[in-house]
Amino acid sequence: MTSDTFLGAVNTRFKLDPANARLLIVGLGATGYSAAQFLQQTPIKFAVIDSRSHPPQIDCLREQMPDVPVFSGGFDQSAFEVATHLLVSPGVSLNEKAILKAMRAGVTVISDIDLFACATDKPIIAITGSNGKSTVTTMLGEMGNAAGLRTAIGGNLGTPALDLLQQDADLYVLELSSFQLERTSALNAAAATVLNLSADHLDRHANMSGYAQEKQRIFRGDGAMILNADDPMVMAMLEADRTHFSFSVRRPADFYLRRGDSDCLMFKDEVMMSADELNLEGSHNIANALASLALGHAVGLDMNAMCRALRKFKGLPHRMQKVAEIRGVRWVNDSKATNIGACIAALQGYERKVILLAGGDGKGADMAELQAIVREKTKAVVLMGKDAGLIDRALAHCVPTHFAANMREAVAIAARLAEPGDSVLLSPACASLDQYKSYVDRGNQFAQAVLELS
Ligand code: UMA
Ligand code: ADP
Repeated sequence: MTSDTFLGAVNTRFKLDPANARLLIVGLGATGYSAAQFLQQTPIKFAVIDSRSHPPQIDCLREQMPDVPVFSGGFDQSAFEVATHLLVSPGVSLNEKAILKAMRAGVTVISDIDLFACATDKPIIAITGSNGKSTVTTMLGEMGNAAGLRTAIGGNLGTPALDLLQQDADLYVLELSSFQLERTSALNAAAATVLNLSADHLDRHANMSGYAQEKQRIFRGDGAMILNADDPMVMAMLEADRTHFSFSVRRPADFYLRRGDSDCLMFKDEVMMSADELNLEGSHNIANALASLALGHAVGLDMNAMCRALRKFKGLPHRMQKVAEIRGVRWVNDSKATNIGACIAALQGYERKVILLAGGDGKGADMAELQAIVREKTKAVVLMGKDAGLIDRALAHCVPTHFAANMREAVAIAARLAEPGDSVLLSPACASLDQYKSYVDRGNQFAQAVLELS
């Protein structure tokens, strides 16, 4: 796409005309820096602001773009007053005083995803949901490549969307968080999905319906809608006059799991592949495979190529990853389960009794939602982190609970409780940042402590 086409698109969609626009990038993390690098190649004038005194990318920005004004250590109102447009990073709440004031004064808020959508005419597949986004995004990347398209994947997954443009791909697959979506209006994806909805990030969204509304923004435009027939809140988003495909692991749908002697992934009446051919744990991963097939089909990917990619897909680390089998006990790392929905999905997959390791920052979710599944599937719960007490109050009358100060202690307690035939599952239902650098750090510490047992 030419620079003129891009400038025409941002002018039409956001009245962003380089002759008089002043754009302020709010946040200088991965998103803010990618936006600065992209805008540097256009005639649009911009500055950058970050509330942190030394934001992550400030040194790179100063070195590579010495002329770009940078404000750090707070949201100085005067920087907002000269702006006509704000590009707000996902980690910054739109309820920040300076942002609210600017919005009231008529300043337009956009996202890096908006700029990305204006900068490419290639198809975009967009994926959101409370759980499974990274898995489905990665599956689709492999499916696209297997079908012979140069396919670039990113967004919330890690690589900021604007950085993907350097790959000059034929197909872009974006994982999008509710924070990215709430400030995006120009996406118009060729195919989009909300995989599922369960409580998450209620510390930043007013309530569940506010969270669902942000997710629904992924369908803005006229592309194909891919909907989870097993999730009523998602099905309620259906716009019947649009191209749409449903997927289900419970009932016949456009893409569904047919149960029988051998379970099969179906597209209408046609068998796509046997469920046994997937190298993944849990029925939630079958749902992810069906959603991926539906999304790929909606943009015209070849079914055989997609099934080939699925057969090879081994899953992502820290999601239902087997760490070891020691003296008959199976140890599984699901550290990426940072909300209740993921923890419930993990436990649902078990036939045998589980010792669950949970806790961390519950982000305002109601831990009582875990009661039924914990009663059914676990024999004990080992709790740690900021909200351990809160979870204990929700679960203590269902199952014996234990407290651990750190991961090593949690693993030691679980090892004492576990008998041959049991599983020990780290699926915390909480974010990790109160005790660990990230969910990766938490999962690695778990694996390390488990391996030390043997
Ligand atoms: N921050 C400030 N002041 C600022 C700007 C940011 O304190 O002025 C803080 C934020 O509160 C946050 C951190 O800095 O704690 C990072 O914020 P950011 O907006 O600069 O984040 P980026 O580095 O741009 O990374 C973002 C996504 N991060 C968030 O949404 C918090 C990354 O998703 C994403 O990979 C990246 O853009 C590229 O698209 C990460 C994430 O944790 C993986 N996402 C959340 C999740 O998956 O649950 C939503
Ligand atoms: P996200 O990017 O949405 O966080 P991931 O693919 O990284 O999703 O998986 C996050 C957690 O959710 C993991 O614990 C994983 O086992 C679980 N999970 C994956 N897919 C689903 C699904 N479809 N439904 C519920 N939980 C899921």
